[in-house]
Amino acid sequence: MFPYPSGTLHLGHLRVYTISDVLARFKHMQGHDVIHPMGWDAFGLPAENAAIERGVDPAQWTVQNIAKMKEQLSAMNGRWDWDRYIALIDNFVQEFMTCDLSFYKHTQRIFLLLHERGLAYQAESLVNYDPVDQTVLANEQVDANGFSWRSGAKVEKIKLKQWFLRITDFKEALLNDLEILGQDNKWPERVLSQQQNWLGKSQGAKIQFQVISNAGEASWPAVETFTTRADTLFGVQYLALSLSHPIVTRMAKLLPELQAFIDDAPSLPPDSKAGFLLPGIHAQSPLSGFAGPTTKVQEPLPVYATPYVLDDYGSGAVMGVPGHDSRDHAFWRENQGSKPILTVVGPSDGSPASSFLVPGENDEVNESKGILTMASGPFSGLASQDAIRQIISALQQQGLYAEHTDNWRLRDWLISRQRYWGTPIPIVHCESCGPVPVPTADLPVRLPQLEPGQFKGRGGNPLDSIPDWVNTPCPKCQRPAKRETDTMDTFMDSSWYFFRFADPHNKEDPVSPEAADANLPVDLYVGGVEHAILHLLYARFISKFLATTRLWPSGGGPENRGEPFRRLITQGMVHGRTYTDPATGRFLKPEEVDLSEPASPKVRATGEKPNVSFEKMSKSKHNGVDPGDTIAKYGADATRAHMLFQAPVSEVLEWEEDRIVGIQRWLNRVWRVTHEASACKPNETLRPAPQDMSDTEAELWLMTQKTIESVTTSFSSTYTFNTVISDLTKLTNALASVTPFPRAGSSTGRPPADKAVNSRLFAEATSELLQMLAPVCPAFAEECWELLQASQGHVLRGSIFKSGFPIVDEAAVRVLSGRDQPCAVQVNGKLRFATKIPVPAAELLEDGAEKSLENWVVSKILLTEEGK
Ligand code: ANZ
Ligand code: ZN
Repeated sequence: MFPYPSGTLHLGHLRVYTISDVLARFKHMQGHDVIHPMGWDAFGLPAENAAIERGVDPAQWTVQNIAKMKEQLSAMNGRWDWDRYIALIDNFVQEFMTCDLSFYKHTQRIFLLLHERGLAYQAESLVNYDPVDQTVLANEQVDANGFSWRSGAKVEKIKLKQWFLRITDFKEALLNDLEILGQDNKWPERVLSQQQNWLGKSQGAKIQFQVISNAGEASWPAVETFTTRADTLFGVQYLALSLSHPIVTRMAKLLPELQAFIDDAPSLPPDSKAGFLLPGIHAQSPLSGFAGPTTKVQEPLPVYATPYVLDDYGSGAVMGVPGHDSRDHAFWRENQGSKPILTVVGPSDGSPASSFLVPGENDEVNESKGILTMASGPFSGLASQDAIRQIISALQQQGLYAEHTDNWRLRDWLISRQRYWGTPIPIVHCESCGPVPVPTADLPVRLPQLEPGQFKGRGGNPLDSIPDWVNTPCPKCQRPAKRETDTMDTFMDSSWYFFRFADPHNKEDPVSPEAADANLPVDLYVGGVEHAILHLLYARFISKFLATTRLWPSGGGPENRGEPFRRLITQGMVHGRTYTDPATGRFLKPEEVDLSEPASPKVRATGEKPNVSFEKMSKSKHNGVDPGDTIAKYGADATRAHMLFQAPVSEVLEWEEDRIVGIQRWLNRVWRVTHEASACKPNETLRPAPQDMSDTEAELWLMTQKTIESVTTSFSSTYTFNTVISDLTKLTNALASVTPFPRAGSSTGRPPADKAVNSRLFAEATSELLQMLAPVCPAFAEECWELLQASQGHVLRGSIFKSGFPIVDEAAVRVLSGRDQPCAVQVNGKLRFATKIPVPAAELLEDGAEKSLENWVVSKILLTEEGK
């Protein structure tokens, strides 16, 4: 995931790009043709706010930030494809950035493709409005408690005419194809389930209730409810309508108290169960006809207006079943006190008795499906699932309105933003022709350049007041018309940028069909889990859409179905060491903590021990770490290795810089081992054949092969980079514990037998260690490689990155693992002795082998016990 050019690279960036760089280098060494691109998600509010607050040009602000961050990035020894990153436009060297004309021209092109298909439309609806940033937001950009993801402001609902993309047309594919992504854990489970919940397919039914005036005169429309539990229909005790339901709206005109209740609702807590009993009307259960001696169909049903019923879900009306839905239960208790609550579904194994919930006795809601109780008339004794079907068809037979239906949580994607710094929506509004798309030949619709004074305080769209830009002839009838002044949500830019890397200099199209077919989907995508339902959902939608156009004919093949990212790694956050004053709870600045004795920090002012925790880095907690400082102090390679070693990729990484000394020590050891190897005289020796290896040699060679195997698995499928580091450390230690022989210029005699290894074997194992290290510590490994070439020049040539990635010496592994294996024997957790086991490991699993091994071990124990 490409970064937003905020101006500073943080440790989170360092973590993502370390992961992707390591993998890109690994795949490259394996001989793959790797595209590892970089670019900038460069439109967005911070640039515009900088313009307002500091009077700088957003474009200039962005370009400056990019220059800074690019410098910081290059310090981390990343290998990016610069030619896909830099485009030469109008003779200027230009970064790959979404705010560039040559990029947003194509974002507009894609918008028009959507528009052509009727997938981009303008509609008036209740939308999320961020009063701080003064712009509307998509549903995905409002958190569960109703706050803006960006400004943190409480989001308001207002009615506006806005541009939407019909993502709901793709809902089935977006849901079904999660299965493709779930195969072999290609995408993290967590992301898949978040997307599934967000799409929110819910199978249920629409059921109508008649609403009747108590006095009998006024007529009211029937109320349609959506329910997933038609089996609880006999337990309905009230009807609840959303605050914008037509009946509520109609009544509010006559009832000031109701209007006041509606007006006050936004200030209620999010889980409020406040209700307003609508006077003078009641609802009738569609089941009246089925009522028998044991049923307790409640009548008349009170009708409420309440904010807990959502305006935009189902039909904005709920059949209230306090016995089987906890929200309805809470609502009933708040509005009807201790009045009895009917239960109509019992446990699957129980008898079909009905009962009432009584506060203080058995007021527990049973939300599970089960067997319908006696209270359900002719449906008593049926299992919930069957009851749902039978109740719906019985209602239909009675000529009542009831229908199975699916409901989705997903709404169309609202992409208009009332802001300047985004891709202009390429539409012209004409009084006679309506909204007219700007012809492709006239693209891009350029953002006008503004003087600092034209950015008018936070909020408001400065484009509205640039007549030269707004006024333009209608592309269809040439009469005076006006440009659309809304710009696109920046998530639109990032929903397709990865296509552009396949064909960055294409002037005509966003991407050529050939380039898209050859390069997409992206094989591996790395980024933060916070985009699980934002960027990752939008990107899936736009990719699936492009797969229906001529731009991506194959859609990545029939098994891919237009999915953009074959594999996804979501890295965890980096948390910083945080000090708080134990007395006041205040976050302490670095200079307020005495770290002269690292093991026992002190609050300078009081001499007390501060509380230490690890938290998300932020300015207010004074726990930020500048990756530049760490790199300057320890070098990029050690920083990278430290980053990978401290935590598994998907988990939170607690950044403890002190621990980097462990990595430094290890790299020093690698350096010494390389020196040893380079002092060898391998020209004069051959690596012994496996059967001729001494025990020490066999152990070292086998370990080298096992390390190649596990490191290759970690890099190519499990992404367990922390174990890569520990595996390589172990191999380094093994190399450091033996002595190569013969050596150049060495007059000392042969080392002891349990230390000596053939120097050619030693040098080869070392070169393989370096190759495995190269993706993680590229500069250091290259340097070691050069040193090793001094003596190994005849076999090692050129850059380590051109030398290939080591492959397991299968033949040797077969022979060597057939030899007696060193083995520690524990009995009941106590180490008894170490010995050698003659049985090859793989054959242990064959029938009887285990038994015979056991016998062998037991006899050996008895022997040693006796021997004592
Ligand atoms: C009666 C009932 C009885 C319900 C019961 C549930 C359990 P999901 O699964 O999320 O789709 N509902 C319907 N429309 C609503 C709205 N606009 N605002 C708030 N709640 C609404 O949820 C479906 C259930 O949510 C529906 O099934 C309805 O309550 C409620 F024992 O109907 B149920
Ligand atoms: Zn016109």
